[in-house]
Amino acid sequence: MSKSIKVVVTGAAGQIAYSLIPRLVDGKTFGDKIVNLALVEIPQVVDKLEGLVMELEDSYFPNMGEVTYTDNFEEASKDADWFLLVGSIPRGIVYNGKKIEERSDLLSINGGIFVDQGMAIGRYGKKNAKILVVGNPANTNAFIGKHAANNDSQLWMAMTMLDANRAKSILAKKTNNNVSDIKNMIIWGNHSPTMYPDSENVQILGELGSLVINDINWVESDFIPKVQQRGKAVIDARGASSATSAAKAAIDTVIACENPTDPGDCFSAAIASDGSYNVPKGIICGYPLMTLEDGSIEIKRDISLSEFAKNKFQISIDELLSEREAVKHLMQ
Ligand code: NAX
Repeated sequence: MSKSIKVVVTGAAGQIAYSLIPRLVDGKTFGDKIVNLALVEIPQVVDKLEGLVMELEDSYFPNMGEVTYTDNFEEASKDADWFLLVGSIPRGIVYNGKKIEERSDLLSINGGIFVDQGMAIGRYGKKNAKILVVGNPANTNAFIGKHAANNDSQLWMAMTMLDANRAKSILAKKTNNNVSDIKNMIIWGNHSPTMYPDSENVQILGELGSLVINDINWVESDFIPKVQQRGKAVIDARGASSATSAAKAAIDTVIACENPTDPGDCFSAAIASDGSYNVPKGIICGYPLMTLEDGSIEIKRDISLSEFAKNKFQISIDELLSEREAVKHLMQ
C-alpha cells in the first residue's frame, strides 16, 4: 500500500451515504490507496456521525485511513482529492417555515448551499480535485458550485450514472443479455425526467442498439419513460428515494474516473459543456465521457445523433437553460 487519498462526503448521515461510505474504504474503489474520509453534515445531525464512524471501525477495513466528521465544510475541504456532494434539502420538507414543493424553491435553497461549498472547494480542495454532485437538482447544483469555485483545474460533475445503470438493466432484460454486455450507454442532458437515455448508440454485445432493438415504439413509449421515471417508481414502491443503487452509481462514477475507459466504451456523467453537440457552453450536461491514460476526462465526440435523438436531447437542454435562468441571482 502506498499512496493515500482524501474524500469528502456531504449528507454523510443520509441514506445514500450509509451505503456509499463503506464502499469508499473497502479496497476496491480506490485500489490499494489508503482512504482518508472527511464526513460532513448539518449541525442538527452531525453528532449522529459518531455512530457511523464506530461502525466503520468495527467493520475493520484495512484501507481505511483517518476518519473525521464535522459540520464545517471549509475545514473538511482542505487538500481533498474527491468531493462526493450528496447532501441537499429534499423536496417536500418544511424549510424556514415553508413547504418546499416547487423546483424553483429547491433550486434556490440548494443553490445557496452550493455557492458556499463551491467557494470552499475552489479555495481549499486539491488543484486536480474531482467533484461529483449527487444531491438534486444535481446538474444545476454543480453549475452553481463550479461557478463559485472559480478553479478550472478542478473537475465538476453531476451524477447520471444511476440513470445509465437503470437503462443498461432494462436493455439487458429486453435483449436477454447480461448487463456487462451493454456498453457505451449515454444519458444526454439533465438528471431529471427530461433526460434522454440513448438506445441507438448503445453497444449490445458489440452491435449498435439501433440495429439490435429496431423497435421505435418500444423505445419511445416504454424504454425512455421507464428510465426517466424510475426514480419516482422506486419512491412509490419503497416510500423513500433510491439509496443503495444511487450509492453504487456514485462508486461506479469514481471507478470510471480513476481508470482508463476501455476502447469503444464510455461512461455517463454530466460535465460543463464546451459547446460539444451544440450544447450552450457552461451548463452541466449529461455527456458520454472517457478517462484517458493520463487520467484526464474528455467528452467522446464522435457519436452521431438521429433527428429523433436530437429532438429529445433538446428538451433536456432547454430545461437546463431554464434552471440556469432560475439561479442567475446566485451567479455573482
Ligand atoms: P437523505 O435525506 O437521506 O440525506 C441527505 C442528508 O444531507 C441529510 O442527512 C441532510 O442532513 C444532509 N444535508 C443537507 N444539507 C447539507 C449540507 N449543506 N451539508 C451537508 N449535509 C447536508 O437523502 P438521500 O436519500 O441520501 O439523498 C441525497 C440526495 O441525492 C437527494 O438530493 C436526492 O434527491 C439525491 N439523489 C440523486 C440521485 C442522482 O442520480 N443524482 C439519485 C438518488 C437521489 O434521489
